[in-house]
Amino acid sequence: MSLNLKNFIKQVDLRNPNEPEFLQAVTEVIEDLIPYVNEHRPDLIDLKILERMVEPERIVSFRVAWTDDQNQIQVNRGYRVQMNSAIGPYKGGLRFAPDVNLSILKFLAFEQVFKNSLTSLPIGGGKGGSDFDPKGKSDHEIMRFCQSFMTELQRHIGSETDVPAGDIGVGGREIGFLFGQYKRLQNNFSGVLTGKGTAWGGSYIRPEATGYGLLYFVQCILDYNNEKIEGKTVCISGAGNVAFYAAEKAIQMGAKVITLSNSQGTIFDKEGFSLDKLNYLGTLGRDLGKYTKKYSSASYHAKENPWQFPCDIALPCATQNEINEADAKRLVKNGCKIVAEGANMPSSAEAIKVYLQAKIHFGPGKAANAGGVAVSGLEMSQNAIGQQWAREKVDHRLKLIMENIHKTCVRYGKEPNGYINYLKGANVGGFIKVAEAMKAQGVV
Ligand code: NDP
Ligand code: 2IT
Repeated sequence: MSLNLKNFIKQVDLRNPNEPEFLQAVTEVIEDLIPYVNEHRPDLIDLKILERMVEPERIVSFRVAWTDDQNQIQVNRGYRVQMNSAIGPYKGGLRFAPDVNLSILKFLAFEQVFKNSLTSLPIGGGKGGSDFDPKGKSDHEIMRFCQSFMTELQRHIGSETDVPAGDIGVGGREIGFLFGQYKRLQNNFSGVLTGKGTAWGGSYIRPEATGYGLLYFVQCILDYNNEKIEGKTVCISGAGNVAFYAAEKAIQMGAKVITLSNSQGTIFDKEGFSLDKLNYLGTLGRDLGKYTKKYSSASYHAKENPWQFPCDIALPCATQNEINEADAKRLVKNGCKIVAEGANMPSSAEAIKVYLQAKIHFGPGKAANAGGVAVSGLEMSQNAIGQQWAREKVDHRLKLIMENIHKTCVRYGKEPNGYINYLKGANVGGFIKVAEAMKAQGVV
């Protein structure tokens, strides 16, 4: 007996109607895994390992009621998708954004399972969040929302059960409010969240980890091809946590970073950002256009994304499906040789086909942005043994983890002509450990 790709995807579609992002993420993985399982691991077919992997172990959905600064009651919806705990406690971020729904959280939780496995740390996969929009809210509103959200979530998480962290709209401030409420309700100070402040159980380098790790991964791709990063032109999208630290590391490594962006538009500096310019940009909030008043080498492009600007390396660091087929074609036509994803699933399925056909180097998010969750895993280890490691130690371990992920991608993704299909490598490399663990743990 062998698995049939079309039937499998059809079943997933039927069982999860109206969940396009989840179906997209599953398809992206299953297209590599079904041929692999049929050829190399037929033992996993009757065990229904793949059928089980696309079914979340548990989903909780809950009401989050809170009071705004005008004393009006607001109602949002909170979620936690506990996708797979075969190799460790559920682990993954919380996203607060108005478009959050189950399709998006299930896609993120599904990706997280493979990503976390690739880090080689013992962490399962999960994701959560709310359709709460943090934009324009006061600190007190954010705090009241976080407290209400955690009042329900606390029943479902724990340092050895499920350990959330940040994602879009959730950074150090929100993790602080969430942690304070968890501790108050549980009377327990433990590593139940990662991304904490370094004064209260957080790890050094966690804020930087996703962006830095992305650049360490890009460095591995370049090393593998005997190329150097110095002088390479880089386009980055986003202007949040991942984008900012990706830009910082790229500049430090000698690259020329020419764009950053947000949901309103793109800032393009033809001379490239220096660290000073980047820090200035960081003070402008969401008003990136203001930068042009200080630096005449820059132009602001309202409602446009960065992919029109010629670059050697593209680093999408904003959100899912931010590069469509036309963007991908434009990048390739303009000479882009590497696309490495800081965001989760920023490239549409059609865009990925363009990269693979053009044989450019494509580092998918589950490999290239795994540095964030990897340092979260290191934060869990530090919490468990009551230690705080030095910056240099965490940074060194992050680098080793990214190098290891690159090796795994090469091992499982190398094609006969020498081209590295990183997507296939990450899918298969992430899958094997989870599948072995599920096989060993019986039918659960
Ligand atoms: P932040 O909230 O810090 O920043 C998000 C950035 O992306 C903002 O500049 C935001 O612009 C922009 N953005 C968000 N949605 C859109 C959209 N629909 N269109 C255009 N721009 C948008 O989030 P992070 O930097 O933490 O996350 C960015 C990506 O990285 C996400 O895909 C996340 O899942 C992924 N990721 C994050 C990790 C982490 O450790 N934080 C780890 C691994 C992956 P605006 O302010 O205008 O909305
Ligand atoms: O997508 C991701 O990997 C994250 N948002 C980070 C998850 C984590 O647990 O640190």
